[in-house]
Order: sequence, then C-alpha cells, then structure tokens
Amino acid sequence: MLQANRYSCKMAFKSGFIAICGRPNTGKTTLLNRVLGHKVGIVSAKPQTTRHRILGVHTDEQAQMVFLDTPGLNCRPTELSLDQRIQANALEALKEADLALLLFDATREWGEEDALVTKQSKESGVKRIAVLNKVDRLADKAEQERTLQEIGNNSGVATLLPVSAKSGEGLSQLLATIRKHLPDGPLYYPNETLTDQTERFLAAEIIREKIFKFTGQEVPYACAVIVEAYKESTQQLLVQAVIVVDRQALKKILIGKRGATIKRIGMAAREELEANHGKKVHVELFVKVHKNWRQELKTVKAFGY
Ligand SMILES: Nc1nc2c(ncn2[C@@H]2O[C@H](COP(=O)(O)OP(=O)(O)OP(=O)(O)O)[C@@H](O)[C@H]2O)c(=O)[nH]1
Ligand SMILES: [Mg+2]
Repeated sequence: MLQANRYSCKMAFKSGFIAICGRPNTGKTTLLNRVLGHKVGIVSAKPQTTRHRILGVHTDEQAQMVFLDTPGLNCRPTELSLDQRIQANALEALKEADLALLLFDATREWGEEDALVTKQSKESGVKRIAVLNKVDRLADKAEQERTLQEIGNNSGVATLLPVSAKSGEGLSQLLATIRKHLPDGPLYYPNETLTDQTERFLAAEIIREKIFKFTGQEVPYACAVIVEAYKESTQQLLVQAVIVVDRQALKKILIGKRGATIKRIGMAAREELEANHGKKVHVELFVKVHKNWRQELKTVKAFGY
C-alpha cells in the first residue's frame, strides 16, 4: 500500500528540460538567474554574451524545471569556428528540450532573428511558450498590449506571457505556465542542485563578464578565459587565468594604460568571487595572444567551446 502511494505521488510530479531561446540580448540569462535567485550565468549590455549552454535547475514540491540557457541565435553567424560552435550550442539545447521559452525583447522591433528563433523552434517540434521580456521598459499597459499582439501575430505561438526578468514582474505566472506544460517526470537532479557548472568554470565566466563590462565593442568577442590554476583552502581562493586574445592590438587595449583596464577587470572579478565564496580571493590575470584562435576549430574546442 505504501509502495502504491509512493508511486502515485511520483506520477504527479512534473519535470523536464526547458530551453531558453531568443535573439542575442533579450535577457535569457537574466531571466534564468532571476528564476533561480542565483547567478549561474553572466550578463552584459552587449549582445552575444553567453557562449555555452548553461544549465540551471529550479525545484519545488511540485516540479523540477531544468533550464537550458542558450547563446542568442544569430541570422548571419560569421565563418569563425567560434561563432559556428556558439550557434550549434544554441540549437543543441532545442533538441534536448521538452519545452522552449522563446524570449522576445519588448524594447526592440520584431526582427529577422526573432523570425529565425520562431522557425527553428517550430521545426524542432518542441512545445513552446512565447515570453515578452523587459516590459518594465514599456510606457504603459496599452503599449504592452500592442507589443504582445504583435509578438503573438508574428510568432504564431498561442501561449504568450509578459515578464520583466529585471523586476520579477510576471515570473510567478510564467513558472505556473511552465509547470502546466511539463510532463510527469522524475527528479533529474538532487533537490539542492542549481547548476552543473564547476566553480572553476564560473570563475572564468565572471572574468569574461568583467571584460564585457570594462572594454569596448571588439575586445570581449576576441577573448577566451582559461583558468590555469584554481586553488581553494578554508581561508582563501587563488584563481590564475589567462585571457587569450586574437591580435596584438587588442592585447594592448585589454591591458590599458599602465595596466589600468586589466586591473579593473581583475578587481571586479575578485570582488564578486569574494562575495560568492565568503573568503579572501586572489585573481591573477595574464594576457596572451593566440593569433586568430577563433578561426581554428581545434583551438576553439580546446578552449571549451
Ligand atoms: N530593463 C530590463 N533590462 C533587462 C531585462 N532583462 C535583461 N535586461 C538587460 O538586457 C541586457 C542583456 O541581458 P542578458 O541576460 O545578458 O541577455 P541574453 O539574452 O542572455 O544575451 P546573450 O547571452 O548575449 O544572448 C542586460 O543589460 C540586462 O540587464 C528586463 O527585464 N528589463
Ligand atoms: Mg545570455
């Protein structure tokens, strides 16, 4: 009898993999971080920040939602091996998912990249929920209604919800809707799991985020961050990382006048890591040039992409 009860209880539990897709900069990673109440992915004001498929797990009594944050889909990825890999990472998540959240940016007109996301997700045959993000930036409810209608018409996705990943508006409705669309399923990850990323990978990503923050339009895209040493004791953490750039000129920019830029990057990364770990952190950064690394598939792979 006890067994039977257990069984029926398990059957009521919902779970599944949810790909978060959209053009670059729609707020996919911000949304994931907000849902988890924890930063598992890096965010920047510039497009194409996320390069990997980032896994984040939200578990409550009724469901386990395994989110797959993806790189923004781009209509015209360059021939660079790095870009090709990034786009493949995005599409891969759609194949694995039970459900896709299609994120649209309320501050931008419908564009060809939105059409691409809509098309790719449709072709994958996955169930879809359209999400209009950044509604905090809209003037009023009338503008929100207009924008929702436009996204509904253009995407053809029946379920459409307004949210603000920044303020949290609309998130509980979104979670309830996701739950409704998930199949009955098991606990894929232990209750307390937030992500499958290692601390070492997160440290590299935090450094990459600071590069996005403190350098201009070109440098962040030409960089890879490789953590060469990650040594943690009860009192402190040492992170030694190499930032690889693909041209000498960018190395100069990244280092800055008398090392000012690289110092700011290191300091900001250290502060965030100290807050995360609650201990003293040393961040040592080295800049190296690997000419045209983004064009070499084997190097791109070796760097973890
Ligand atoms: N006002 C407002 N800004 C937001 C919201 N969500 C995200 N942003 C901002 O939008 C920018 C892009 O956010 P990300 O989360 O990096 O976007 P993304 O879709 O993951 O971008 P890629 O990884 O480059 O594809 C950042 O400056 C965020 O702070 C929102 O709900 N409201
Ligand atoms: Mg992102």
